[in-house]
Amino acid sequence: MSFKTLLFTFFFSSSFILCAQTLDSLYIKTHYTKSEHFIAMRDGIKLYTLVYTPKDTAKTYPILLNRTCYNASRNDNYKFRYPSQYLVKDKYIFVFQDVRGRYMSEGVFDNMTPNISGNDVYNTSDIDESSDTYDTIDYLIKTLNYNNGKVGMLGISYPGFYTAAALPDAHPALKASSPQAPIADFFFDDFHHQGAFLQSYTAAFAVFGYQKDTLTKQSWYGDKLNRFYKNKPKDGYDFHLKQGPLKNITEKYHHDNFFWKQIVEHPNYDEFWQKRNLLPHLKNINHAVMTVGGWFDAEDLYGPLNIYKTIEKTSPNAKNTIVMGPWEHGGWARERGKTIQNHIYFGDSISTYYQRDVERKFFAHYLKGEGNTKFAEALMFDTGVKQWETFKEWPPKHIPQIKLYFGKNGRLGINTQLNNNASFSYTSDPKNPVPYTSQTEGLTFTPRRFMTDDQRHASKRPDVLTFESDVLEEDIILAGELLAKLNVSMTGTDADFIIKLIDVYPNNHPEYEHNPKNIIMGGYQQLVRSEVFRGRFRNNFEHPEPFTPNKIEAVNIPLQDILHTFKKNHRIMIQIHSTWFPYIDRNPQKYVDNIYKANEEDFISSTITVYDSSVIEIGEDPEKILKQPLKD
Ligand code: PG9
Repeated sequence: MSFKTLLFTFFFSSSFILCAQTLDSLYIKTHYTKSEHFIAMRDGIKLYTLVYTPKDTAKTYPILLNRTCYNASRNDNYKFRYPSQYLVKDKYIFVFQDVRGRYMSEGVFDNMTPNISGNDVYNTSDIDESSDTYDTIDYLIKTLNYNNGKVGMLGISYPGFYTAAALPDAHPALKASSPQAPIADFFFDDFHHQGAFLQSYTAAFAVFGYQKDTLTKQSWYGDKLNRFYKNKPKDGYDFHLKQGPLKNITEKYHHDNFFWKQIVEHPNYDEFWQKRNLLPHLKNINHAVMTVGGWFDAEDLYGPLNIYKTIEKTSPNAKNTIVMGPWEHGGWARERGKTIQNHIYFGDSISTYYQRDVERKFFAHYLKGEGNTKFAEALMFDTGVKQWETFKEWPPKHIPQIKLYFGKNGRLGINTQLNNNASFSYTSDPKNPVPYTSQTEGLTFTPRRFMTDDQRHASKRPDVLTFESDVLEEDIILAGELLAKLNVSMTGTDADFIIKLIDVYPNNHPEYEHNPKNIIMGGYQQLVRSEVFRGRFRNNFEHPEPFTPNKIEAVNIPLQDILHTFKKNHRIMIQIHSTWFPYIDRNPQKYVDNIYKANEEDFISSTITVYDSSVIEIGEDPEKILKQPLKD
């Protein structure tokens, strides 16, 4: 893939979401007037802000604000990358702003600017995304003609973070916020999952790790991004394995990248990461918040689920709702007709339904007073029966918890322990890691296409524990949070644990027309949910601890929520292993203080044992089960 193609692919497929029905510039030029502003923040730094105002001046309009680190000027020339055509046709004042230190805005960029509680407009030193948004909104409602004094915000991915980061101490004119695939905490979203590093993100650091030295509408980091792609590697697994330890990547690719250096110098959840965690600041929110995410979002799944749950706990006055659909990262802003993830078809025009009947009505109601739409507390897509469900709470308390137990001969017990004192061992070799995809793929900018992938390549491996239930005699709904409570021992002194929940198709399942011929659906092992946990953090993310060889210890692994009906004649499968490459960096399995500085000789094979006292719990604790379902 050429560098230019790659860059286009990244921007097309990630936060620069191109709506398939992006309105042509003629429509926007005919109906909107463009203006550019440099808005002074309370510390004097000016942020570049691009504004499109409807030409029909017979009425006033709400403002829809999108703050981005990905170049507001991409919305120049009367072409909107986002929001949807439905909002553009409904007429809003659209505002796109470069955040501090990016592209045409002054100042210094910081990743996930730490929030500073409180909002003293005369304090010119305590600056964060909340204060920058407050100052921006104040300017907009006082300056823009034809605004109705109400402001909405929306954004996907990093712009989703900026939307959520505006919630603490929000400006009173902010009435409707939709953080979409928002980052909540870079130690659990994007770059790390529960302490493990996403090596497949390695190239992405080029976008976030260099300061620009002039105001510009062009990328200033393209040559650094190209360090990875100039030889057009066709096999990302092979490329990354050949890099050896992460320290080689520092020396070869990222020696001059300030964000990579921060990642390397802060391998544990220390104050550097803790102060960038947005969740503790999400409280006393009093307006409408609709958080949106994709069940198959490999980048930001932790964010939307935890932002919704945090607001639910801390802000009783917020009109707080969540939408989770069968989408990859940002997929709801793209309509490709058929929604297909990997090899699985989920339905037609699902993104159009969301844009036209959910997002459009949310902003029209709260910013224009239109419609009396009673929004579902939780609009969630069941990825097993492939239909939308509404809930009055999430996670749902009325769906019975399921407990899964490991048994001999690869058996999986459903709410039934199969034997006692059994144990299951595998030898994990970081020099021969388990691939995270069933197919060979080239270098990725970030991981995207594996969240419903076939797992048969893994279940054949001796370093993967695979447990499978009997054929289901009826549908079983698994809904809510997952927790893997493992009891383990090892011959090494550190290990990662990857847990996968898999839907196994019946052997007589027909092929899908939309799939290539080599994709056999009979016996397909569809990934439903997966997660990694770096074992050294089992007791504390800030203070990691080595394992004592051959000592049994508990490792509790949360996996992100699901809503999936396992249909009759299918089977439930669990896989457990300790490498997952190159999605996740390799754990040396010999404890070293900082894996980013480990040497080749630190990487050792280790025999890992899982005991049948382990259990995987899915859904709410029975004590919390309500008598009556709360579904709408
Ligand atoms: N998930 C997006 C991203 C962040 C950092 C690196 C690469 C991608 C985003 O939040 O924009």
